[in-house]
Amino acid sequence: MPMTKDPLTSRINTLSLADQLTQMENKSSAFESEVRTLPLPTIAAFTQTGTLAPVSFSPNSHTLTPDQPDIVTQKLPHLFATHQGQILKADTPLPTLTGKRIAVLFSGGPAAGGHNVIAGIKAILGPNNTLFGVKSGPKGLLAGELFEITNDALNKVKNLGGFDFLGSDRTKIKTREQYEQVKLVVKKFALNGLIIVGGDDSNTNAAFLAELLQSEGCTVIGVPKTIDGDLQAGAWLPISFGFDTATKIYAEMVGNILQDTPSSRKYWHFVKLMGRSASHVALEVALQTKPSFTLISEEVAAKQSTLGEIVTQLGKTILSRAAKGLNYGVVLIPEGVIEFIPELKTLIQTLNGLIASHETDLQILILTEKLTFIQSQLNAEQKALLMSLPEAIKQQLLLERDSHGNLQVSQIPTEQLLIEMVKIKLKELKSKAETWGEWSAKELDRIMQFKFASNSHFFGYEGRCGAPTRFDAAYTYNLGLIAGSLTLTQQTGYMAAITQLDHDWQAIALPLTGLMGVETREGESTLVIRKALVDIQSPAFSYFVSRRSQWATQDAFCNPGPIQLWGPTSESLPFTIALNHGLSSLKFRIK
Ligand code: FBP
Repeated sequence: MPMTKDPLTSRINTLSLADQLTQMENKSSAFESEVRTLPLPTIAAFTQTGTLAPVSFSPNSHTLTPDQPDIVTQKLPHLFATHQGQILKADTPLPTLTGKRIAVLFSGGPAAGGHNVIAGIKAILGPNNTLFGVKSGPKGLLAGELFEITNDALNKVKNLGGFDFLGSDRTKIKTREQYEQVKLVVKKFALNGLIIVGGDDSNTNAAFLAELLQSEGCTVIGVPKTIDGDLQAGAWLPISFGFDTATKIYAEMVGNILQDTPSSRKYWHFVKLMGRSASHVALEVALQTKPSFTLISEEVAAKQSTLGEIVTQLGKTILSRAAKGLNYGVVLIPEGVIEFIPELKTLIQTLNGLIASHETDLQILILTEKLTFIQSQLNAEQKALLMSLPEAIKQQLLLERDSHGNLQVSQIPTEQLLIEMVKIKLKELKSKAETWGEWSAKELDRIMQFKFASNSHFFGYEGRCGAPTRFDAAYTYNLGLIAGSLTLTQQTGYMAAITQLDHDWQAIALPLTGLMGVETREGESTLVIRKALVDIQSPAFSYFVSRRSQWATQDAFCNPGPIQLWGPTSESLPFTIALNHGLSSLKFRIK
């Protein structure tokens, strides 16, 4: 066999090309192999001794207060009394600790960087403590599916996307039997600590488990994960991990579509973007790409815009562009918008209550029977609204909620609903164009000639498991170091967090009780970790408002391109975070 040069690495290679390709199987593409070698910088607190070492945590003189302290006192008495809302900061290095048995699980939707959280925990626990992985999230915890994590296995997934090392699920641990089951598993594996990597609902689980497991001598720590970006607490928790990677992936895809529109000059693309409730993802992608039209659910709710009003506004934007000869454009739609449109929100809340209270009766019915039954329970107005919706939407609204009582908005084709409604609205707006705009004869002619051609997209799953950006890779590794340190020092009911993202990252711990509020779930008031929605007074939203009419009327779009992992542009924060925290640049700096 002749010696050849590997085309990608310039290394001398004696393998045939076919063998080189076979070698790439099982997470060993040229990219995956290279990305594993990227360094993981650490927060200064963890290297005070010159080598990596866990640290103690002490109060930092700031507190977090829940929305309704009386309910938190009632539901989480021990935790609330112990925390007193106190935020903790990283302090001095710890002496060597041995023999601790810690487990980690992923919960909810995947987000880039999860594997680095585990790498951080494993690194800080060192060789004298044991780290267990829980397979398949909370469901696996209940089933006692734990295995010991080795450095070799972990090295294989370092800096790679996905949650596949453990798997995940959305089970809410809430019944007495489930709690007893968790206690049994904790006893069986003699666990001293449990780390839950999850979003708002999963961290709610973490708070309740922390309360429960205090008596078992097992601590529980949460790690803030969700691409939705709705797990935030001001400067203390600027963002959850996974948001940066997901939005950069979507921004690349939207940027490419935007580039296509003035090239082919005939399509309107309606792009739904993930984000179950909040519109952080849509806002971030809009700021990165500058499309013609972006819906922000929180603005829809604040203005109480009806579906009809939204469709009219969209229709006018489309025809105003057509008047200028721009027969194309891109519309961004946040996945959760359907729950923010007033009339649909009320309908969905009624449906949630009905579905929860008639769960067993509904289980045995087929869809058409379900629909008849549900209709019979609605008032005339809500019945008419439900019946006016396209079949696909109607069916999805009646589907089972997830185990936290959430409507599965990712399954609802809102982008198609809007396309269908806009198609009809355009006819009406064309027929009375002179009543809603001032047009020259040429512009009017263009409006009349305009033919609406659309494409729909849903970008969600494409962005959740990509390889983490440099930000998410470093952020998650350090969150792992913090979570591991907290469990080693027997802290419980805290969320690992990092503040000062633009300079000199600081490791802190937030009391989960201080992050809680009350929401209606399955028709009942429920104590949960608060969701941070887009603040329509925020600098990021205000900036968007100041630019959007330009983006609507001109081709002002830009294409951010693929995620950069090497070079000067690889160290950038999300635009929304930089704007909202008053930073002077997009660059993050760890130390
Ligand atoms: P988490 O809040 O659990 O991180 O999930 C976020 C998310 O990606 C949402 O954006 C989306 O609505 C949902 O997961 C879809 O979940 P599923 O994987 O169950 O389809």
